[in-house]
Amino acid sequence: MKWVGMKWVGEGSPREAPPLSDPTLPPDSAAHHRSRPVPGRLAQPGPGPRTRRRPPLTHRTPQLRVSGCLRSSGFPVVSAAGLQKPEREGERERGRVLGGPGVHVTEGGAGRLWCSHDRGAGSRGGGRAGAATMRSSGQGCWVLLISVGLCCVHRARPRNVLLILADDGGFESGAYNNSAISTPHLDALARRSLVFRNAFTSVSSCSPSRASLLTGLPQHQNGMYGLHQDVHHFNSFDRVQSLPLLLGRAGIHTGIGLVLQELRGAGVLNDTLVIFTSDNGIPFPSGRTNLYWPGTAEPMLVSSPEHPKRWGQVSEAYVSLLDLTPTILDWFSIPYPSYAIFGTKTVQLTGRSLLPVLEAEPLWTTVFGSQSYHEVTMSYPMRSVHHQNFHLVHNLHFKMPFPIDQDFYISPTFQDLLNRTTAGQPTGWYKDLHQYYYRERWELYDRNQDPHETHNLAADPRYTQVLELLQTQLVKWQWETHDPWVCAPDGVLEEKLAPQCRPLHNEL
Ligand SMILES: [Ca+2]
Repeated sequence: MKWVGMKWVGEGSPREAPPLSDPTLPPDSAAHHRSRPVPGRLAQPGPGPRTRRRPPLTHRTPQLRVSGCLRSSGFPVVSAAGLQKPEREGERERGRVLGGPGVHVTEGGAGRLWCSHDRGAGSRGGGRAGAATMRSSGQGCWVLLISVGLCCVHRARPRNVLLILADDGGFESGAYNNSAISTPHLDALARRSLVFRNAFTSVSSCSPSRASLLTGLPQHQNGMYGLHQDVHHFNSFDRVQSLPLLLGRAGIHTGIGLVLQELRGAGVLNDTLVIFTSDNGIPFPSGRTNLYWPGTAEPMLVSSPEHPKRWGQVSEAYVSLLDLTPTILDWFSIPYPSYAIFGTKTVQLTGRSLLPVLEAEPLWTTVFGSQSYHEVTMSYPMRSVHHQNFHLVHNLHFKMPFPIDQDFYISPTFQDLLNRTTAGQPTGWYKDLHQYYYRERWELYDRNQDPHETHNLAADPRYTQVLELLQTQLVKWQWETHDPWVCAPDGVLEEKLAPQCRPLHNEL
């Protein structure tokens, strides 16, 4: 059987990422204490910083096979470093994709740091070969390692960043209270990290997510609208100034870096900012390629040796993968340049450095999402905003059936849903295929009341105020990030005279 997506092959049962109200979370978690909002009213910002010790873990040894986006991730993730040189000269060309001439990039490889059964998944090989080996080994870990070893020439001691990106990873770790899987290394990292419970990718697709992470710009602004590889062939715009380009310009070298144990052995761990997260949600229904919570919620650990104050604590701040570029620039004290990708429209980062959060809990309650494609056939633009417990999704092509990608189609989960549906049998799913394919233009959910996002409140007059507030926030962000879709689907962006939306009178 060919597996696509993730499958447990050991003990335990498959488990999707826990919602905030997951009963496995300890009763002192903020989700249990968050005041229930009056319908139509926004809740007050969550509680401040708190320290929570995670319960002891029951370590069993299930094995997890990963495929899916790994082989089709296409978009390079940074490998960097002044520490080792990239293995493949051919990757230099792909640096241009990020807008960084001469920047060395690779898809990364499986890291031995996190994998007790990672034989054959060499971290030095990187790229597709590494991915294929990991897939075929059957012992694969679920982490795709991206390392960014960075050395700053402006300081007495070098500063480094290690960025570890799981491919299609979810919350399968002890740090997020999953006791069915053994992740001792991640748990150890969590003990010296701030653990984010409300971290999101801005786009639920592999190459676009990586491009967004490494530019700090949403997909509609950096140009990586869909997958990079094969016939999909999406690329970021030539003039995008990516993180590797900015780091290289500052004299910071990028290349294949070292994993944690090696950093410790080299005596540079205490000079290294370590970030662990995932590129997109788990490859299950409502997951990858969707802007629903399972498609965008990500684990995120940020460990700074210079910010031990909140090690082991949990942050409720709403943060985004769009925050990682400003975080890494902040770590190296590099300002973001003033420039335009097109015309005179100056690029502004809408993400924020996470370093201050390592000192004190902020009242950050809003993150945005933007998706246009996955595969080239999957034009289904969506924009979204999380604001506190409310989540708004704008489906621009809501008259179309939601598109399905090839990997997801052949997954046992989706095949089972198809077979049971066509046979008229119950699926046990909380949705049906018709609901999944055909979506309302606006979807508004209260995740406090409805963690599975099944009860659309957009047409409920009690939530009109909330709907309008989130719509206003969303369109403001779209203008700020120069979204070409900002006027769709009932208007057209007309920029010949002055940028404005012109009505189409298309009955929407
Ligand atoms: Ca992925």
